[in-house]
Amino acid sequence: MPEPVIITCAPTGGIHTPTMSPHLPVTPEEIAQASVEAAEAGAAVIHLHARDPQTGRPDPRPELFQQFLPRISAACDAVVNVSTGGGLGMSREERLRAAVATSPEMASLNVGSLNFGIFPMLERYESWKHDWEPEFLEMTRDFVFKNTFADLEYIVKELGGSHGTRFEFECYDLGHLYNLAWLIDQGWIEPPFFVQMVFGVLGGAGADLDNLVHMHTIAEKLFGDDYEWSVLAAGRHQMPFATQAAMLGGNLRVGLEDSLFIGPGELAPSNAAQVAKIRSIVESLGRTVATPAEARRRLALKG
Ligand code: KMH
Ligand code: ZN
Repeated sequence: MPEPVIITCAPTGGIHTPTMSPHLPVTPEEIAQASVEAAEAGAAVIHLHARDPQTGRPDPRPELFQQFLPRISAACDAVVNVSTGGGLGMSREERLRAAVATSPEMASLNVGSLNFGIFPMLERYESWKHDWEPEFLEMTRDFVFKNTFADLEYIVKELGGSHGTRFEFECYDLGHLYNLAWLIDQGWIEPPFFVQMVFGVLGGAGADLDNLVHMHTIAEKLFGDDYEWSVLAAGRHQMPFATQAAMLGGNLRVGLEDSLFIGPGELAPSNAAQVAKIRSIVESLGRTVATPAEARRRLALKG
């Protein structure tokens, strides 16, 4: 019998822009409220980015994170996961600022570089033009999401060391699993490893069930009993892939960072609505949902 499903919710991210959905949380108040509601709906982990409250653009300032992290922790016991992915064009130091300043239980770590193709999504929406300058589209075509071996070493040593932060290892393709195995071989990280497999980002593995099955097969070979696996898929693939993960015994992530929708053509009214939807699917499959305490135990978080 598989263990309870650890649901992660990523309420805002750094990719979707405010005019794409009125439900995207942007201000610290909105991000805190969305996170607490998602936790109440069943999310054990909340994956967080901050945004400039005026423009809605991704913003690395720790003082913004410090406006919502304490509110979330005061209102619920969900695991707080601070992104080190940040937003387009941020330097490695900017991407790490918030996690270094707040020493979270968990931080994301993107386990390899890739062309991160945001532009097809921008071309579909048009409304991004209200949120960014026209040059933004061209910038996204030329964007490499840089996560070199030097970056990986720096992040695991910086955050995993004295901060005691553990990681959501985001793997967008097969090679990223081998990058994670390399990190393990260096002796820089300890199990259990929380592997977040990402599908449907242009530049990474496509949202094809064969890719999920193969990545899972290889992850089993590389990490055996030393890991927990989770799945997220971008856009319309979000719910189907989260469902597949639950069917195959894995964990899953939802949230407006990964998709603004809750069904075909239907904007999600909130992050909590997405969590509630996947929770009901999970339970209808005969699985249960992990509490934050269970997630902390299974992922060996500092609590
Ligand atoms: N938006 C996800 C596909 C991060 O924050 O570290 C990637 C992500 C990166 O979650
Ligand atoms: Zn993120």
